Amino acid sequence: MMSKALGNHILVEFMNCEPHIMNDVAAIERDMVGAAQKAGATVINSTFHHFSPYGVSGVVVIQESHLAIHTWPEYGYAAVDLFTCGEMNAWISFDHLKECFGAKSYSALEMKRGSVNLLTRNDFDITTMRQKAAEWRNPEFFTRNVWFTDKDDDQALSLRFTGDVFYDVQSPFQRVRILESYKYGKMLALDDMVMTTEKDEFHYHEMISHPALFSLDEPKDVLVIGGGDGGTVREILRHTSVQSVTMVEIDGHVIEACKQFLPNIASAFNHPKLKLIVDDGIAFMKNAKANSYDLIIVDGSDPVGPAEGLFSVDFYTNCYNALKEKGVLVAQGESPKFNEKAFAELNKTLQHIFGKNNAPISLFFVPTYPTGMWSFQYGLKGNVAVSRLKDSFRVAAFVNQEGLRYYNENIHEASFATPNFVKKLVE
Ligand code: SPD
Repeated sequence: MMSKALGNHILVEFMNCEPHIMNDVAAIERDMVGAAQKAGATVINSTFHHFSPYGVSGVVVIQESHLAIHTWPEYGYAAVDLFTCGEMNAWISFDHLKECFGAKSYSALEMKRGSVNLLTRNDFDITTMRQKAAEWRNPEFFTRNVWFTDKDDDQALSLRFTGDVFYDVQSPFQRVRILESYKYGKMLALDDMVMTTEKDEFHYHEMISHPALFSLDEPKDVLVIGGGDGGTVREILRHTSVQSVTMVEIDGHVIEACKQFLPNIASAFNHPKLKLIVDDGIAFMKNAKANSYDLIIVDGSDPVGPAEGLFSVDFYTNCYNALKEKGVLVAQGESPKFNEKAFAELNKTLQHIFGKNNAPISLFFVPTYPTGMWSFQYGLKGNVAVSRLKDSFRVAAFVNQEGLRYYNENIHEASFATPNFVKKLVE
């Protein structure tokens, strides 16, 4: 006969589950909390992390103990612990999760925890504590901790988000999502990487555009490859000398998602000077007319998936040819602290095409990218100097008039100062 125990622990193997669900931190949090509530538990707190490129881990702390999960989407597998005490029937949670995850096979091992006949009760008095707990317990309210993590094997940046998902589409190129973070507002994520957030987007978009535009005398024709959220074209179009901006974005879903949910970033898509093309930027550059643009900006994502070709010699050679005799190329240059290899290789490519002394680096700070330290890398064609401003008064007046929040005349020059470890990386 089984002796009385303090807790009941069911160790569950869910197999052949829906891989997309196994990688969806918001859905798993909802299902785990639902599993607890359905079995009559009182939820105290939930903490869930998503790991890039894939996998979710999380715990729902309940008055009656906890439910925990770790998933491996690539195996369609979830390891689940249902630890309960009291009258709660954890098999109700089991049935709920089996259904939510679409588990085609499963096994479970049930064990009793804290066998009472092996324990000695002491005189620790918990009566008053129980009373207090009953006073603050509110089944309608619990703390949610759902975390989005942008990481490689050794470093990560995590943002806590509300769990609300405004847009989630698997496009032909990538998974496009708009989520809401507590600290930085709504954010665009592509394939589990943070692209931009409402509250720090200006760091990136002001720095990708204004330093280059102020280094050219009268920039007229600008080309943007990528930049589907619209922040880069919004900044370029502040410059009245600019007559035409062509933007080539491969993924129409990114544009749609940002128009709907990040309207302050995607605010310039109807500007009369903008020509928006939804197509492959790499193919566009192959056929671009020589000597056409004063400025080319490559506002791409990281060098995996659709943006991989944006880091190649062929692509930048085509950019070089499409620039006017005096022209500037600016490329999203990755981080010298997070992805040193991609950072250094891009600079090598630019030095090779534009010349050793014509590939300067501008560093700036983005709180929501891993390590925070990020770069734009330049290719200078003809006689252009970017690191020294010719007319800092003009810049100061522009900054003031436009109400810029990151870029100014001092930041311009300071951003081209290169720390020694970065110099070493690109030697
Ligand atoms: N890891 C983030 C790399 C930045 C990619 N581009 C962001 C797009 C903002 N317009």
